[in-house]
Amino acid sequence: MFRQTALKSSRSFARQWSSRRLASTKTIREALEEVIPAKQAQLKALKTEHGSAVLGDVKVEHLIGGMRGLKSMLWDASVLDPNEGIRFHGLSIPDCQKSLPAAQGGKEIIAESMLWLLLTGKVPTEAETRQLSRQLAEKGELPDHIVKLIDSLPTSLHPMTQLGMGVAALNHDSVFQAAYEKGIKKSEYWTYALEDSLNLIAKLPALAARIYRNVYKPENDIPGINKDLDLVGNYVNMLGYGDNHDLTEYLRLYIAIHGDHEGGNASAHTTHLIASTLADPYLAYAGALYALAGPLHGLANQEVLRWQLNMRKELGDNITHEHIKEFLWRTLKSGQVVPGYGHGVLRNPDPRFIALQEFCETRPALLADPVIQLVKKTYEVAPAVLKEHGKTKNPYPNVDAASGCVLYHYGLTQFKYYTVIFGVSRALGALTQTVWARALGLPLERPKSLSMDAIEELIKQ
Ligand code: CMX
Repeated sequence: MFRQTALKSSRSFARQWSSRRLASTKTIREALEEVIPAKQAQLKALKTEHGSAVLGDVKVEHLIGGMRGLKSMLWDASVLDPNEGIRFHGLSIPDCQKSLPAAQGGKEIIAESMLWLLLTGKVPTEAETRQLSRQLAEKGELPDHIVKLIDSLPTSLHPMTQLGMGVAALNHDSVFQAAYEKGIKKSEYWTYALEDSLNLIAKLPALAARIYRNVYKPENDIPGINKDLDLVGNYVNMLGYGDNHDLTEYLRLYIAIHGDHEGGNASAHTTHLIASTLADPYLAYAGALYALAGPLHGLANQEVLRWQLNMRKELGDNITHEHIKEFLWRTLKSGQVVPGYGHGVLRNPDPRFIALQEFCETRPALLADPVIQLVKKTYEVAPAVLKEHGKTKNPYPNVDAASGCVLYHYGLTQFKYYTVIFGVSRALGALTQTVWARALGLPLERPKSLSMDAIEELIKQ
Protein backbone atom coordinates (compact mmCIF):
# COMPACT_ATOMS: atom_id res chain seq x y z
CA MET A 1 0.00 0.00 0.00
CA PHE A 2 2.75 2.40 1.06
CA ARG A 3 4.80 1.41 -1.99
CA GLN A 4 1.87 2.06 -4.31
CA THR A 5 1.18 5.50 -2.84
CA ALA A 6 4.87 6.38 -2.99
CA LEU A 7 5.07 5.16 -6.59
CA LYS A 8 2.00 7.17 -7.58
CA SER A 9 3.31 10.33 -5.95
CA SER A 10 6.77 9.91 -7.50
CA ARG A 11 5.19 9.39 -10.95
CA SER A 12 3.05 12.47 -10.55
CA PHE A 13 6.12 14.42 -9.39
CA ALA A 14 8.01 13.23 -12.48
CA ARG A 15 5.11 14.36 -14.67
CA GLN A 16 4.88 17.77 -13.03
CA TRP A 17 8.63 18.18 -13.06
CA SER A 18 9.00 17.33 -16.69
CA SER A 19 6.05 19.28 -18.03
CA ARG A 20 6.98 22.59 -16.45
CA ARG A 21 10.14 24.46 -17.23
CA LEU A 22 12.04 25.62 -14.17
CA ALA A 23 12.47 29.39 -14.25
CA SER A 24 16.22 29.04 -13.74
CA THR A 25 16.67 26.24 -16.28
CA LYS A 26 18.03 27.24 -19.66
CA THR A 27 17.25 25.28 -22.78
CA ILE A 28 20.24 24.01 -24.75
CA ARG A 29 19.54 26.64 -27.41
CA GLU A 30 19.54 29.47 -24.85
CA ALA A 31 22.77 28.13 -23.34
CA LEU A 32 24.33 28.14 -26.81
CA GLU A 33 23.08 31.64 -27.60
CA GLU A 34 24.97 32.83 -24.54
CA VAL A 35 28.32 31.35 -25.53
CA ILE A 36 28.34 31.85 -29.30
CA PRO A 37 29.24 35.59 -29.38
CA ALA A 38 32.43 35.10 -27.35
CA LYS A 39 33.53 32.23 -29.60
CA GLN A 40 32.78 34.26 -32.72
CA ALA A 41 34.91 37.08 -31.32
CA GLN A 42 37.72 34.63 -30.48
CA LEU A 43 37.67 33.29 -34.04
CA LYS A 44 37.64 36.78 -35.52
CA ALA A 45 40.68 37.76 -33.45
CA LEU A 46 42.52 34.57 -34.46
CA LYS A 47 41.77 35.29 -38.09
CA THR A 48 42.68 38.96 -38.11
CA GLU A 49 45.59 38.98 -35.66
CA HIS A 50 47.14 35.54 -36.23
CA GLY A 51 45.84 34.43 -39.62
CA SER A 52 49.34 33.86 -40.98
CA ALA A 53 50.90 32.33 -37.84
CA VAL A 54 52.60 28.99 -38.61
CA LEU A 55 51.44 25.91 -36.67
CA GLY A 56 53.70 23.33 -38.29
CA ASP A 57 55.22 22.14 -41.53
CA VAL A 58 53.48 20.23 -44.28
CA LYS A 59 55.76 17.40 -45.29
CA VAL A 60 55.60 14.93 -48.16
CA GLU A 61 54.99 12.23 -45.54
CA HIS A 62 51.75 14.00 -44.58
CA LEU A 63 50.45 13.78 -48.14
CA ILE A 64 51.25 10.11 -48.52
CA GLY A 65 50.69 9.11 -44.89
CA GLY A 66 47.02 9.85 -44.35
CA MET A 67 47.78 13.35 -42.99
CA ARG A 68 48.73 11.90 -39.57
CA GLY A 69 49.50 14.69 -37.13
CA LEU A 70 48.89 17.44 -39.68
CA LYS A 71 47.23 20.33 -37.85
CA SER A 72 44.56 21.29 -40.33
CA MET A 73 41.14 21.33 -38.66
CA LEU A 74 39.35 23.54 -36.18
CA TRP A 75 37.46 21.48 -33.58
CA ASP A 76 36.59 22.95 -30.22
CA ALA A 77 34.62 20.37 -28.27
CA SER A 78 37.43 17.94 -27.54
CA VAL A 79 41.17 17.63 -27.92
CA LEU A 80 43.08 14.36 -27.99
CA ASP A 81 46.46 14.29 -26.28
CA PRO A 82 48.59 11.36 -27.54
CA ASN A 83 49.61 10.36 -24.02
CA GLU A 84 46.76 11.46 -21.82
CA GLY A 85 43.82 10.73 -24.14
CA ILE A 86 40.67 12.67 -24.72
CA ARG A 87 39.50 15.82 -22.91
CA PHE A 88 36.07 17.28 -23.54
CA HIS A 89 36.36 21.08 -23.21
CA GLY A 90 39.33 20.43 -20.94
CA LEU A 91 37.65 17.72 -18.84
CA SER A 92 39.15 14.22 -18.77
CA ILE A 93 36.90 11.15 -18.54
CA PRO A 94 37.39 10.88 -14.73
CA ASP A 95 36.60 14.64 -14.46
CA CYS A 96 33.39 14.06 -16.42
CA GLN A 97 32.52 11.09 -14.23
CA LYS A 98 32.81 13.36 -11.21
CA SER A 99 30.95 16.34 -12.56
CA LEU A 100 28.41 15.41 -15.25
CA PRO A 101 24.89 14.49 -14.10
CA ALA A 102 23.84 10.84 -14.35
CA ALA A 103 20.38 9.45 -15.07
CA GLN A 104 17.80 9.29 -12.31
CA GLY A 105 18.64 6.11 -10.44
CA GLY A 106 21.98 5.75 -12.23
CA LYS A 107 25.62 6.64 -11.61
CA GLU A 108 27.20 6.77 -15.04
CA ILE A 109 27.49 9.83 -17.29
CA ILE A 110 24.67 10.10 -19.79
CA ALA A 111 24.49 11.22 -23.40
CA GLU A 112 22.53 14.37 -22.52
CA SER A 113 25.04 15.72 -19.99
CA MET A 114 27.88 14.96 -22.41
CA LEU A 115 25.99 16.61 -25.30
CA TRP A 116 25.39 19.71 -23.17
CA LEU A 117 29.09 19.88 -22.31
CA LEU A 118 30.18 19.36 -25.91
CA LEU A 119 27.79 21.95 -27.30
CA THR A 120 28.12 24.69 -24.69
CA GLY A 121 31.47 24.01 -23.00
CA LYS A 122 29.64 24.09 -19.67
CA VAL A 123 28.72 21.37 -17.18
CA PRO A 124 24.92 21.24 -17.11
CA THR A 125 22.91 21.27 -13.92
CA GLU A 126 20.76 18.31 -13.05
CA ALA A 127 17.66 20.26 -14.11
CA GLU A 128 19.21 21.23 -17.47
CA THR A 129 20.13 17.61 -18.11
CA ARG A 130 16.61 16.40 -17.29
CA GLN A 131 15.11 19.08 -19.49
CA LEU A 132 17.30 18.04 -22.41
CA SER A 133 16.32 14.39 -21.85
CA ARG A 134 12.70 15.39 -21.98
CA GLN A 135 13.21 17.52 -25.10
CA LEU A 136 14.91 14.60 -26.90
CA ALA A 137 12.32 12.06 -25.74
CA GLU A 138 9.56 14.26 -27.14
CA LYS A 139 11.23 14.21 -30.57
CA GLY A 140 12.20 10.53 -30.44
CA GLU A 141 9.52 8.71 -32.46
CA LEU A 142 10.28 7.81 -36.08
CA PRO A 143 8.21 9.19 -38.95
CA ASP A 144 6.16 6.54 -40.78
CA HIS A 145 8.21 6.70 -43.95
CA ILE A 146 11.35 5.75 -42.03
CA VAL A 147 9.61 2.85 -40.33
CA LYS A 148 8.43 1.62 -43.73
CA LEU A 149 11.88 2.06 -45.27
CA ILE A 150 13.69 0.17 -42.51
CA ASP A 151 11.07 -2.59 -42.40
CA SER A 152 11.42 -3.09 -46.15
CA LEU A 153 15.18 -3.75 -46.06
CA PRO A 154 16.52 -7.31 -46.24
CA THR A 155 17.59 -8.48 -42.79
CA SER A 156 20.83 -9.70 -44.38
CA LEU A 157 21.83 -6.08 -45.08
CA HIS A 158 24.53 -5.01 -42.60
CA PRO A 159 23.01 -3.02 -39.71
CA MET A 160 25.39 -0.12 -40.43
CA THR A 161 24.20 0.10 -44.04
CA GLN A 162 20.63 0.23 -42.75
CA LEU A 163 21.48 2.89 -40.17
CA GLY A 164 23.09 5.14 -42.77
CA MET A 165 20.08 4.76 -45.07
CA GLY A 166 17.66 5.62 -42.26
CA VAL A 167 19.65 8.68 -41.23
CA ALA A 168 19.93 9.94 -44.81
CA ALA A 169 16.18 9.49 -45.35
CA LEU A 170 15.41 11.46 -42.18
CA ASN A 171 16.56 14.50 -44.15
CA HIS A 172 13.06 14.46 -45.67
CA ASP A 173 12.15 16.63 -42.65
CA SER A 174 15.33 18.72 -42.49
CA VAL A 175 14.52 22.24 -41.28
CA PHE A 176 17.97 23.37 -42.39
CA GLN A 177 17.35 22.28 -45.95
CA ALA A 178 13.83 23.75 -46.00
CA ALA A 179 15.02 27.08 -44.59
CA TYR A 180 17.97 27.21 -46.99
CA GLU A 181 15.64 26.69 -49.93
CA LYS A 182 13.47 29.57 -48.71
CA GLY A 183 16.50 31.76 -48.14
CA ILE A 184 17.99 32.51 -44.73
CA LYS A 185 20.77 34.68 -43.41
CA LYS A 186 24.12 32.99 -42.74
CA SER A 187 23.93 34.12 -39.12
CA GLU A 188 20.82 31.96 -38.69
CA TYR A 189 22.25 28.74 -40.13
CA TRP A 190 23.27 27.39 -36.76
CA THR A 191 19.76 27.57 -35.32
CA TYR A 192 18.43 25.25 -38.05
CA ALA A 193 21.52 23.03 -37.84
CA LEU A 194 20.86 22.74 -34.10
CA GLU A 195 17.23 21.81 -34.58
CA ASP A 196 18.10 19.12 -37.14
CA SER A 197 20.94 17.83 -34.97
CA LEU A 198 18.75 17.50 -31.88
CA ASN A 199 16.02 15.84 -33.93
CA LEU A 200 18.52 13.38 -35.35
CA ILE A 201 20.13 12.58 -31.99
CA ALA A 202 16.63 12.10 -30.54
CA LYS A 203 15.58 9.66 -33.29
CA LEU A 204 18.77 7.60 -33.47
CA PRO A 205 17.78 5.22 -30.61
CA ALA A 206 14.40 4.36 -32.18
CA LEU A 207 16.03 3.89 -35.60
CA ALA A 208 18.89 1.79 -34.23
CA ALA A 209 16.49 -0.27 -32.09
CA ARG A 210 14.19 -0.93 -35.05
CA ILE A 211 17.14 -2.25 -37.06
CA TYR A 212 18.09 -4.52 -34.15
CA ARG A 213 14.54 -5.81 -33.77
CA ASN A 214 14.11 -6.46 -37.50
CA VAL A 215 17.43 -8.24 -37.94
CA TYR A 216 17.71 -10.22 -34.71
CA LYS A 217 14.42 -10.29 -32.78
CA PRO A 218 11.55 -10.11 -35.29
CA GLU A 219 9.21 -11.63 -32.72
CA ASN A 220 9.63 -8.68 -30.32
CA ASP A 221 7.42 -5.59 -30.05
CA ILE A 222 9.26 -2.30 -29.69
CA PRO A 223 8.03 -0.24 -26.73
CA GLY A 224 7.23 3.44 -27.32
CA ILE A 225 9.46 6.23 -26.00
CA ASN A 226 9.13 6.81 -22.25
CA LYS A 227 9.30 10.61 -21.84
CA ASP A 228 10.62 10.30 -18.30
CA LEU A 229 13.67 8.33 -19.39
CA ASP A 230 17.03 9.49 -20.71
CA LEU A 231 18.10 8.84 -24.32
CA VAL A 232 20.07 5.67 -23.60
CA GLY A 233 17.53 4.43 -21.06
CA ASN A 234 14.99 4.56 -23.87
CA TYR A 235 17.41 2.99 -26.35
CA VAL A 236 18.09 -0.02 -24.12
CA ASN A 237 14.37 -0.33 -23.45
CA MET A 238 13.61 -0.39 -27.18
CA LEU A 239 16.39 -2.93 -27.75
CA GLY A 240 14.49 -5.18 -25.33
CA TYR A 241 16.96 -5.07 -22.41
CA GLY A 242 15.27 -2.35 -20.35
CA ASP A 243 15.14 -4.51 -17.23
CA ASN A 244 18.93 -4.88 -17.21
CA HIS A 245 20.14 -1.95 -15.10
CA ASP A 246 23.84 -2.84 -15.47
CA LEU A 247 23.65 -3.03 -19.25
CA THR A 248 21.79 0.28 -19.31
CA GLU A 249 24.47 1.89 -17.16
CA TYR A 250 27.22 0.40 -19.31
CA LEU A 251 25.69 1.76 -22.48
CA ARG A 252 25.18 5.16 -20.87
CA LEU A 253 28.89 5.31 -20.09
CA TYR A 254 29.95 3.84 -23.44
CA ILE A 255 27.78 6.20 -25.49
CA ALA A 256 28.82 9.28 -23.48
CA ILE A 257 32.58 8.69 -23.62
CA HIS A 258 32.51 7.62 -27.30
CA GLY A 259 30.65 10.81 -28.20
CA ASP A 260 33.62 12.80 -29.41
CA HIS A 261 37.29 12.10 -30.14
CA GLU A 262 38.42 15.41 -31.66
CA GLY A 263 37.95 16.15 -35.35
CA GLY A 264 40.39 14.16 -37.43
CA ASN A 265 38.94 10.67 -36.97
CA ALA A 266 37.20 9.41 -40.09
CA SER A 267 33.58 9.68 -38.91
CA ALA A 268 33.92 13.14 -37.33
CA HIS A 269 35.94 14.43 -40.24
CA THR A 270 33.43 13.07 -42.77
CA THR A 271 30.57 14.84 -41.01
CA HIS A 272 32.54 18.06 -40.99
CA LEU A 273 33.47 17.79 -44.67
CA ILE A 274 29.96 17.00 -45.89
CA ALA A 275 28.34 19.65 -43.68
CA SER A 276 30.82 22.24 -44.98
CA THR A 277 29.01 21.99 -48.34
CA LEU A 278 25.88 23.09 -46.42
CA ALA A 279 24.35 19.65 -46.88
CA ASP A 280 22.03 19.24 -43.91
CA PRO A 281 23.12 17.44 -40.70
CA TYR A 282 21.27 14.23 -41.66
CA LEU A 283 23.19 13.83 -44.91
CA ALA A 284 26.45 14.80 -43.23
CA TYR A 285 26.00 12.23 -40.49
CA ALA A 286 24.82 9.51 -42.89
CA GLY A 287 28.18 9.87 -44.67
CA ALA A 288 29.97 9.66 -41.32
CA LEU A 289 28.26 6.36 -40.54
CA TYR A 290 29.75 4.78 -43.64
CA ALA A 291 33.21 5.93 -42.57
CA LEU A 292 32.50 4.45 -39.16
CA ALA A 293 31.61 1.15 -40.83
CA GLY A 294 35.24 0.53 -41.86
CA PRO A 295 37.19 -2.11 -39.89
CA LEU A 296 40.07 0.27 -39.17
CA HIS A 297 37.58 2.61 -37.45
CA GLY A 298 34.21 1.78 -35.85
CA LEU A 299 33.85 -1.74 -37.14
CA ALA A 300 36.85 -2.70 -34.99
CA ASN A 301 34.55 -3.42 -32.03
CA GLN A 302 32.81 -6.12 -34.06
CA GLU A 303 36.18 -7.44 -35.21
CA VAL A 304 37.64 -7.57 -31.68
CA LEU A 305 34.91 -9.86 -30.46
CA ARG A 306 35.11 -12.08 -33.52
CA TRP A 307 38.87 -12.37 -32.97
CA GLN A 308 38.55 -13.06 -29.22
CA LEU A 309 35.85 -15.68 -29.77
CA ASN A 310 37.98 -17.39 -32.44
CA MET A 311 40.83 -17.48 -29.96
CA ARG A 312 38.58 -19.03 -27.34
CA LYS A 313 37.13 -21.54 -29.79
CA GLU A 314 40.58 -22.63 -30.82
CA LEU A 315 42.26 -22.65 -27.43
CA GLY A 316 39.44 -23.53 -25.03
CA ASP A 317 38.76 -21.95 -21.66
CA ASN A 318 42.07 -22.43 -19.87
CA ILE A 319 43.99 -20.01 -22.00
CA THR A 320 47.42 -19.02 -20.69
CA HIS A 321 49.44 -15.90 -21.49
CA GLU A 322 51.69 -18.10 -23.61
CA HIS A 323 48.69 -19.29 -25.70
CA ILE A 324 47.59 -15.69 -26.27
CA LYS A 325 51.10 -14.73 -27.29
CA GLU A 326 51.15 -17.50 -29.90
CA PHE A 327 47.72 -16.50 -31.18
CA LEU A 328 48.80 -12.86 -31.46
CA TRP A 329 51.87 -13.83 -33.45
CA ARG A 330 49.79 -16.00 -35.75
CA THR A 331 47.46 -13.05 -36.41
CA LEU A 332 50.38 -10.75 -37.11
CA LYS A 333 52.27 -13.23 -39.27
CA SER A 334 49.18 -13.80 -41.39
CA GLY A 335 49.36 -10.09 -42.25
CA GLN A 336 46.30 -9.07 -40.24
CA VAL A 337 46.06 -6.32 -37.66
CA VAL A 338 45.28 -7.10 -34.03
CA PRO A 339 41.87 -5.50 -33.67
CA GLY A 340 41.40 -3.15 -30.73
CA TYR A 341 45.10 -2.24 -30.59
CA GLY A 342 46.89 0.77 -32.03
CA HIS A 343 45.64 4.25 -32.78
CA GLY A 344 46.19 7.07 -35.21
CA VAL A 345 46.92 9.56 -32.40
CA LEU A 346 47.08 7.83 -28.99
CA ARG A 347 50.40 6.54 -27.71
CA ASN A 348 49.20 5.08 -24.40
CA PRO A 349 46.29 2.86 -23.28
CA ASP A 350 43.06 4.62 -24.23
CA PRO A 351 41.39 6.15 -21.14
CA ARG A 352 38.06 5.04 -22.62
CA PHE A 353 39.36 1.45 -22.48
CA ILE A 354 40.38 2.06 -18.88
CA ALA A 355 36.97 3.51 -17.96
CA LEU A 356 35.24 0.43 -19.41
CA GLN A 357 37.68 -1.87 -17.59
CA GLU A 358 36.91 -0.02 -14.35
CA PHE A 359 33.22 -0.57 -14.97
CA CYS A 360 33.97 -4.31 -15.12
CA GLU A 361 36.13 -4.18 -11.97
CA THR A 362 33.15 -3.14 -9.85
CA ARG A 363 30.94 -6.05 -11.02
CA PRO A 364 31.89 -9.57 -9.94
CA ALA A 365 29.69 -11.18 -12.64
CA LEU A 366 31.67 -9.35 -15.32
CA LEU A 367 35.00 -10.24 -13.73
CA ALA A 368 34.03 -13.91 -13.73
CA ASP A 369 33.10 -13.92 -17.44
CA PRO A 370 35.70 -15.90 -19.48
CA VAL A 371 35.48 -13.52 -22.47
CA ILE A 372 36.11 -10.47 -20.27
CA GLN A 373 38.96 -12.32 -18.57
CA LEU A 374 40.38 -13.00 -22.02
CA VAL A 375 40.30 -9.29 -22.88
CA LYS A 376 42.21 -8.55 -19.67
CA LYS A 377 44.74 -11.30 -20.28
CA THR A 378 45.23 -10.15 -23.87
CA TYR A 379 45.97 -6.65 -22.54
CA GLU A 380 48.64 -8.17 -20.28
CA VAL A 381 50.41 -9.75 -23.28
CA ALA A 382 49.64 -7.80 -26.44
CA PRO A 383 51.63 -4.57 -25.90
CA ALA A 384 54.92 -6.51 -25.55
CA VAL A 385 54.15 -8.61 -28.64
CA LEU A 386 53.22 -5.57 -30.71
CA LYS A 387 56.37 -3.77 -29.54
CA GLU A 388 58.47 -6.76 -30.58
CA HIS A 389 56.60 -6.88 -33.91
CA GLY A 390 57.81 -3.30 -34.25
CA LYS A 391 55.31 -1.83 -36.71
CA THR A 392 52.52 -0.09 -34.81
CA LYS A 393 53.38 3.24 -33.24
CA ASN A 394 50.98 2.47 -30.41
CA PRO A 395 51.04 -1.07 -29.01
CA TYR A 396 48.28 -0.34 -26.48
CA PRO A 397 44.53 -1.05 -26.51
CA ASN A 398 42.03 1.42 -27.87
CA VAL A 399 38.47 1.56 -26.59
CA ASP A 400 37.29 -1.17 -28.95
CA ALA A 401 39.47 -3.76 -27.24
CA ALA A 402 36.95 -3.83 -24.39
CA SER A 403 33.65 -2.47 -25.56
CA GLY A 404 32.05 -5.49 -27.25
CA CYS A 405 32.81 -8.16 -24.66
CA VAL A 406 30.66 -6.45 -22.00
CA LEU A 407 27.73 -6.29 -24.42
CA TYR A 408 28.30 -9.96 -25.16
CA HIS A 409 28.20 -10.79 -21.47
CA TYR A 410 24.83 -9.09 -21.03
CA GLY A 411 23.30 -11.07 -23.90
CA LEU A 412 23.72 -8.56 -26.70
CA THR A 413 25.67 -11.15 -28.64
CA GLN A 414 25.08 -10.00 -32.22
CA PHE A 415 28.43 -8.34 -32.78
CA LYS A 416 27.61 -7.15 -36.30
CA TYR A 417 25.36 -4.70 -34.48
CA TYR A 418 28.02 -3.17 -32.22
CA THR A 419 29.11 -0.42 -34.58
CA VAL A 420 25.51 0.80 -34.70
CA ILE A 421 25.81 1.62 -30.98
CA PHE A 422 29.01 3.53 -31.76
CA GLY A 423 26.99 5.33 -34.46
CA VAL A 424 24.36 6.40 -31.94
CA SER A 425 27.16 7.80 -29.80
CA ARG A 426 29.40 9.61 -32.30
CA ALA A 427 26.49 11.81 -33.36
CA LEU A 428 26.97 13.78 -30.12
CA GLY A 429 30.35 15.19 -31.10
CA ALA A 430 30.08 15.20 -34.87
CA LEU A 431 26.79 17.11 -34.83
CA THR A 432 28.06 19.48 -32.15
CA GLN A 433 30.78 20.52 -34.56
CA THR A 434 28.23 20.89 -37.36
CA VAL A 435 26.27 23.39 -35.26
CA TRP A 436 29.43 25.28 -34.31
CA ALA A 437 30.79 25.29 -37.86
CA ARG A 438 27.62 27.11 -38.92
CA ALA A 439 27.69 29.44 -35.89
CA LEU A 440 31.28 30.37 -36.67
CA GLY A 441 30.66 30.68 -40.40
CA LEU A 442 33.35 28.14 -41.28
CA PRO A 443 33.77 27.78 -45.05
CA LEU A 444 33.60 24.89 -47.48
CA GLU A 445 36.47 22.49 -46.78
CA ARG A 446 38.71 22.27 -49.80
CA PRO A 447 42.33 21.22 -49.23
CA LYS A 448 44.88 21.33 -52.04
CA SER A 449 45.91 18.03 -53.53
CA LEU A 450 49.08 17.45 -55.54
CA SER A 451 50.11 14.84 -58.10
CA MET A 452 53.38 12.97 -57.55
CA ASP A 453 54.95 14.95 -60.43
CA ALA A 454 53.82 18.20 -58.80
CA ILE A 455 55.32 17.11 -55.47
CA GLU A 456 58.65 16.36 -57.18
CA GLU A 457 58.53 19.72 -58.92
CA LEU A 458 57.95 21.51 -55.60
CA ILE A 459 60.82 19.59 -53.97
CA LYS A 460 63.19 20.68 -56.78
CA GLN A 461 62.21 24.29 -56.25
N1 CMX B 1 48.09 -4.76 -35.37
C1 CMX B 1 49.01 -4.96 -36.33
N2 CMX B 1 49.61 -3.98 -37.00
C2 CMX B 1 49.26 -2.73 -36.69
C3 CMX B 1 48.33 -2.44 -35.68
C4 CMX B 1 47.73 -3.52 -35.02
N3 CMX B 1 46.79 -3.35 -34.09
N4 CMX B 1 48.19 -1.11 -35.59
C5 CMX B 1 49.00 -0.57 -36.51
N5 CMX B 1 49.65 -1.57 -37.18
C6 CMX B 1 50.55 -1.41 -38.32
C7 CMX B 1 49.85 -0.65 -39.43
O1 CMX B 1 49.00 -1.50 -40.19
C8 CMX B 1 51.02 -0.08 -40.19
O2 CMX B 1 51.52 -1.11 -40.98
P1 CMX B 1 52.11 -0.79 -42.46
O3 CMX B 1 53.30 0.09 -42.25
O4 CMX B 1 52.45 -2.14 -43.01
O5 CMX B 1 51.01 -0.10 -43.22
C9 CMX B 1 52.03 0.21 -39.07
O6 CMX B 1 51.64 -0.60 -37.95
C10 CMX B 1 52.02 1.67 -38.64
O7 CMX B 1 50.71 2.04 -38.26
P2 CMX B 1 50.47 3.20 -37.18
O8 CMX B 1 51.05 4.45 -37.73
O9 CMX B 1 50.89 2.74 -35.83
O10 CMX B 1 48.86 3.24 -37.12
P3 CMX B 1 47.88 4.02 -38.11
O11 CMX B 1 47.74 5.42 -37.61
O12 CMX B 1 48.28 3.83 -39.54
O13 CMX B 1 46.54 3.20 -37.90
C11 CMX B 1 44.82 2.11 -36.67
C12 CMX B 1 45.78 3.31 -36.72
C13 CMX B 1 43.87 2.28 -35.52
C14 CMX B 1 44.04 2.07 -37.99
C15 CMX B 1 45.67 0.82 -36.53
O14 CMX B 1 46.35 0.87 -35.30
C16 CMX B 1 44.85 -0.45 -36.63
O15 CMX B 1 44.62 -0.94 -37.74
N6 CMX B 1 44.38 -1.00 -35.45
C17 CMX B 1 43.51 -2.16 -35.46
C18 CMX B 1 42.08 -1.74 -35.79
C19 CMX B 1 41.44 -0.94 -34.66
O16 CMX B 1 41.50 -1.32 -33.51
N7 CMX B 1 40.79 0.17 -35.02
C20 CMX B 1 40.02 1.00 -34.04
C21 CMX B 1 40.67 2.34 -33.80
C22 CMX B 1 39.83 3.16 -32.88
C23 CMX B 1 38.67 3.78 -33.59
O17 CMX B 1 38.84 4.46 -34.59
O18 CMX B 1 37.54 3.57 -33.15
